[in-house]
Amino acid sequence: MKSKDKKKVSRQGVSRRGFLKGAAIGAAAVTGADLLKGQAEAKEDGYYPATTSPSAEFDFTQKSGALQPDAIIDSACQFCNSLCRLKVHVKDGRIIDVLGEPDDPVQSGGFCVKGPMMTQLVYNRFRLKSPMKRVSGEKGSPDSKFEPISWDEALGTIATKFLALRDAGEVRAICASQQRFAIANKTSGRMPRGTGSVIGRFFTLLGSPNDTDVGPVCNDAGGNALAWTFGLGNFTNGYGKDGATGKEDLGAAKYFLFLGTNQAETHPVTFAYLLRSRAQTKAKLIVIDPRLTPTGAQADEWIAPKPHTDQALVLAMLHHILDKNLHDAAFVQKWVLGFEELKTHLVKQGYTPEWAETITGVPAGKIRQIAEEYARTKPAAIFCNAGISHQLNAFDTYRTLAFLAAVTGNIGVNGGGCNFMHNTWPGGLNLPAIEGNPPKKDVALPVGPDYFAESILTGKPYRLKAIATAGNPLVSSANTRQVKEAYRQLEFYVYTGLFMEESAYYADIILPVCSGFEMETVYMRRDDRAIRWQKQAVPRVGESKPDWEIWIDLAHAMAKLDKKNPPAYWTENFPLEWKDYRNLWATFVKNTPGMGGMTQERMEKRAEPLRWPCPSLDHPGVSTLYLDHPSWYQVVKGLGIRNADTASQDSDANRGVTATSGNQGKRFLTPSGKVEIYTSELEKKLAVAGHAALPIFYTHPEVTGKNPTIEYSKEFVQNPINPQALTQKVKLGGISSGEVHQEYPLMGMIGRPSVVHFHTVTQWTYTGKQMNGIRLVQIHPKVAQRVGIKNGDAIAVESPRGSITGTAQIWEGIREDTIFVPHTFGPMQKMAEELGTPYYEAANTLVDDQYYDNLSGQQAYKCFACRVRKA
Ligand SMILES: Nc1nc2c(c(=O)[nH]1)N[C@H]1C(S)=C(S)[C@@H](COP(=O)(O)OP(=O)(O)OC[C@H]3O[C@@H](n4cnc5c(=O)[nH]c(N)nc54)[C@H](O)[C@@H]3O)O[C@H]1N2
Ligand SMILES: Nc1nc2c(c(=O)[nH]1)N[C@H]1C(S)=C(S)[C@@H](COP(=O)(O)OP(=O)(O)OC[C@H]3O[C@@H](n4cnc5c(=O)[nH]c(N)nc54)[C@H](O)[C@@H]3O)O[C@H]1N2
Ligand code: SF4
Ligand SMILES: [Mo]
Repeated sequence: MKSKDKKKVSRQGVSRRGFLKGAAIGAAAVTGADLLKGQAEAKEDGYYPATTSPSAEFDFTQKSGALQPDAIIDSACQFCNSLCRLKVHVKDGRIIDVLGEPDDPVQSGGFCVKGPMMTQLVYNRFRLKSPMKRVSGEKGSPDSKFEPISWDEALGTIATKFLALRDAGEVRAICASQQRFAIANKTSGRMPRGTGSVIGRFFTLLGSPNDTDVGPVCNDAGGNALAWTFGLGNFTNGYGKDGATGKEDLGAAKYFLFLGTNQAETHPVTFAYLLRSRAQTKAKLIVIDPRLTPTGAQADEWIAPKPHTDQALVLAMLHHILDKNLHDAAFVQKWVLGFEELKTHLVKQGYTPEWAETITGVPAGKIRQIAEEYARTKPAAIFCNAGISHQLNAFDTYRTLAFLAAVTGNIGVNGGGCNFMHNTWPGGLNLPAIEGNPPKKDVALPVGPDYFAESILTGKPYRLKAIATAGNPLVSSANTRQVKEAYRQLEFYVYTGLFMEESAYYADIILPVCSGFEMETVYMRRDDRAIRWQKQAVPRVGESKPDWEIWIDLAHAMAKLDKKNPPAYWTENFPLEWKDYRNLWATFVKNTPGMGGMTQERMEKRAEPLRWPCPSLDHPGVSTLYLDHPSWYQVVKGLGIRNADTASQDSDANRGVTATSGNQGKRFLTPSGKVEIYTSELEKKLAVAGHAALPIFYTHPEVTGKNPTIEYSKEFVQNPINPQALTQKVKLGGISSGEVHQEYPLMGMIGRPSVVHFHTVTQWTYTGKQMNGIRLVQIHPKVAQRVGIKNGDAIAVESPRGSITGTAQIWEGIREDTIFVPHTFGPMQKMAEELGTPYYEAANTLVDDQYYDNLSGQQAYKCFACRVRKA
């Protein structure tokens, strides 16, 4: 080991644990001063993060003839929602460097370790370069053989299969009295904006309702709760200045309450912006997470509840705030419906801080303290992400959090809000009305790709026969063993992606897509509804195509083969000029409410991204939603009323924003124009699926102890918040038996491995595998001691579903009853060969798929019963 590497290891091993001394888990006792000490040590021992050059003051690349670019092209990063602009330096048609955008005040020239990895998606010997078809081998087998085919053959094969299923009645087969639908599509967050709308249109013409986006496994629940409480399903505030008031928005927060978000590793550049602002404002940062992360390391206080119990914590905060009359009475009176009902509910259910202590393990005094601070320190901003979304009770937890902001008047103000991440925009990019008479779509399977496996294996409520995906369901969907079996049995599978990922081995047809630098498009979006235009920097690799183009070409292949419709049915609904993304974008701008100012020409010129809603070319884009300001009332006139569909975020599966004139004069875009905590209408609608307007606490049955939990009935009902889909009705409140913990005493959480990896994509980059090629499972020292595990030991993690391997990382900063398992590692990630790192089974082998949020479709990835042993 080189001496520099040694120092790096010693910093992480010693300094980190050094600053953790005295941390009382569950009681939050890590102070900022301790943490800053940890950081200072990092510099002293000579270790620098990969993105900071030790010789930054003397940048010799500037004077090198060889390194002078021919052109600098404004593209963007395709990874996280910090949405960095990347200035791609090109020489002789090849990328020689990538830098950040200094003129964007939020980005401030920054980017993270992943920015330069964009180049490694372009220059990568593992890239898929042409369409392929299966020629031999069992589905899923690593020995599967594929051979290159032309695009014409690939798309012709898909069109033939889809039409055969449709015409055999499989798309609209009659089963009992309902139409059943056998063809499905699942998109990923990893797609150019608008692809979902193009695919949605394709599925409408086909007559199948089963095109689902990544939202239900990502963060839809947050958007759903926002839509049902305030009217729009979007992150409420903005980074940087609010154009309407000229004031800082989130940068002006005086109090940050973070739950289940590790932004330092998952949104590094926007988090850095918040930290820069906080250095000025001295805002307090509270991080609620069962383990200490680099985000928690920046906090004034880190609070570690038992996983999957945040709802109890927040109910108790509300109880205390209302009990002590710390709410904003004037705001409540004017803008909130159901305040008294909420108060009565909390008291009747006994949701006191003492009660919450027994559930969460967080002392009642600590809950009171943060409740009081949050209510008194204004403006206060809540941020949440996957740590909340990936809970069984995600919708109800998010609603409870929205109530917290509502009763304290922290909604519709600069620096406040419910910043439920990944509920950004565009959520629905509209295309013009369809020409012709497509078949009626009817109701879809329960929302989310996790249900696909159930459908294939059980035929309930009906069986899928053909699926196309973007993303990697064999790694990202719950209960991998079952997903494998399902995709093995699936009749026809089309995989689209950059690499031969795990899922590709199950495919009949494989289609290669472009990476971000190879296309002119709008790709990622910042959490605060902001997007940017990106230019193509280099030619497409091989024969790869961007997704929107693939689906337009497929529609034209259908036109040639469809015996039931004239060719125009497909061709006129998919004009070829849309293959040029600039034309497709102009169509979205024309047809989508609140988007009139978001033209390509305008965005291209801006160093900063542009936020939706932005109705006209002279509009700066809305930063704070629901601001009581003439600018907001002006904007909402043209926006849709609450529409659960607008909550969809990571993709845009044909769920348009509706235009209506009904919002005139409204501040909140709910039916009443007010914040809706309780209304009899809400109560009635949610009751259909077994929920209530005023949520009760319940959690996953694999949470330790005996807790209120959930039972699913066999009865399928229309999902009230996702009306396009069916759902199982639930009964809430039965007490869990706790039996599973006799054999599996611990709880496991799954999340991002580090700042280095972005889902499974970066596992195919050299830097990704080199910096973080080992799956490090965080285990508390006491647990490790109990089972005889030392730091660096090879271990197995076992759950009732199966087991996976990893390397033990002894971590004081995690609850004693909980371990953390990083996902995104997979068994087919060939880049491991270059580095000699191991192949791993998907972490989701451990996760149950039966327990999900029947409203949002969110899967409970963040809690499973488990045990660890030395491998
Ligand atoms: N580097 C990187 N960045 C990413 C991504 C990536 O793959 N890699 N993915 C992007 C995407 S699609 C998403 S959705 C976001 C996700 O971003 P995050 O939500 O920040 O990421 P996670 O690691 O999934 O979960 C966040 C934290 O939730 C904690 N947690 C687990 N269970 C609970 C719980 O019950 N309560 C609370 N309060 N906390 C809990 C975990 O310990 C973890 O630290 O990141 C985006 N950015
Ligand atoms: N246990 C557990 N499971 C989780 C999570 C968790 O925290 N814990 N997180 C969940 C979350 S938040 C999310 S968002 C999902 C992510 O789930 P997915 O979206 O299924 O997974 P990714 O790994 O992002 O998908 C990467 C694939 O997309 C391909 N790809 C990259 N760019 C493009 C493109 O432009 N077009 C197309 N067609 N393909 C492209 C790559 O080749 C690769 O095959 O995973 C979920 N699963
Ligand atoms: S991963 Fe996120 S923070 Fe890192 S460069 Fe890309 S957009 Fe910026
Ligand atoms: Mo996600």
